Amino acid sequence: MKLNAEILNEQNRRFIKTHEPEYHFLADKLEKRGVDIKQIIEKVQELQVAIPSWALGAGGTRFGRFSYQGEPASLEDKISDVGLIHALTNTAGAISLHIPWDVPGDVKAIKELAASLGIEFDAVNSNTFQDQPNMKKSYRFGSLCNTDSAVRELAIQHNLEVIDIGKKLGSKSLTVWLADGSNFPGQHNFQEALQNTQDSLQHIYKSMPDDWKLFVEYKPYEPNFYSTVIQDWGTSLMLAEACGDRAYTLIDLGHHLPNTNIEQIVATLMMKGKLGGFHFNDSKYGDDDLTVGSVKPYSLFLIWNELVYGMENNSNNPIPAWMIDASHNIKDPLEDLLQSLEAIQIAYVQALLVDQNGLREAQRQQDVTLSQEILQDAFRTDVRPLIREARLLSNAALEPLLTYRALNLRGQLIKERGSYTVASGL
Ligand code: LRH
Ligand code: MN
Ligand code: MN
Repeated sequence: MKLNAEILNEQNRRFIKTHEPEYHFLADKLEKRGVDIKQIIEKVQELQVAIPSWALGAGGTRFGRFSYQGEPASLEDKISDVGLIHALTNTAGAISLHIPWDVPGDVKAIKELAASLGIEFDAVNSNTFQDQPNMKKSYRFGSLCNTDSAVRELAIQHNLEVIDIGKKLGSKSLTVWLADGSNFPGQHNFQEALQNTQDSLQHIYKSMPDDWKLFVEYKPYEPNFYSTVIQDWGTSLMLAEACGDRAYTLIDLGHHLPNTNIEQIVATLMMKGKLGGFHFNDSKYGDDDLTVGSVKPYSLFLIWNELVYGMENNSNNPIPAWMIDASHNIKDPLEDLLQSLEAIQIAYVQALLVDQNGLREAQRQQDVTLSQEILQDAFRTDVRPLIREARLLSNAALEPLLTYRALNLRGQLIKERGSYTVASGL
């Protein structure tokens, strides 16, 4: 199923009368303050966030999974779902694949389908946290860190296969997230596990094409509950530095212990030019993978504030590869993603509105109150009319969620795919 400009225009006509005065009111107000509205709208139009293939079906927990009707059953279905979200928002122009959940059959056909929907292939993700059928050895006690060199070799070879698949599709980066760790004190020799991981990653890094990047993702716990080899940004940075210039740290918002100051981690990594990838989600307790901005929108804004500062001041840092890493088993996955995309855009635009010169001056004057006021003034601005205008100018939907519902897109997917298809992967 495909959306076209005609269908979207017709939907937009329903909202335009409300949108126009709201947009002009906000634009006038901001312009009086010296904000360059045109530039902000262009930045919103440019921001593209990859959708992970595993977020398109209903997620699950170790206690069960409630499938959602009309879920994608194949990679083609997943790409066409991303196409729908992209047509509605003009913000989801990429998909991130997890191998072997998404091994493409007919590469040419897959590439053509993606291109026809304006979708690019973002980072490919390797999976050494699950055993695959017919494996000679098991990842039960770890993959790249394993004390058994034959297991390490198996995991390295898997990563090289993932790179090969990515090359065929046009991806330019590999994300490595390892579940490797231990469940009980004494199980691991920490130093040996870290050394093995470093050696294995260096091998993978050396096998990547020259124009590829390696993203090393960290996570403090889960599925292992005593120690994780790449537990934090410091360990990830150390490993990235040991690999080389094109190896970077990847931040996943859910991969921190409660109350960690993530915005400070962003600033530190960007200062060093080492923030390469970024996974958005939200959480209350752990790696909850909740809809972006659903629990801690102010934190999200503060994080974006550092990202914007870094993008403007750290030319040594590449623009991070943005991805949503949220999945939920209660909501319609596509509605969930539309909400996440909007939350990302809102926090981004709010961060763009921060009066950077005023803030620097307040900081120099040690004016703590004014510094806080400047940040909160930006955060408390309702920027949604600006985002709607950016979508309108991109021929996308003024109101993606309402349009999705009005067109009964889920109903159409159910008609096409049946009631109880089951997505592969998590
Ligand atoms: C690990 C993680 C990682 C991916 C995804 C499936 O928790 O965030 O980025 O492998 O989940
Ligand atoms: Mn992640
Ligand atoms: Mn995660």
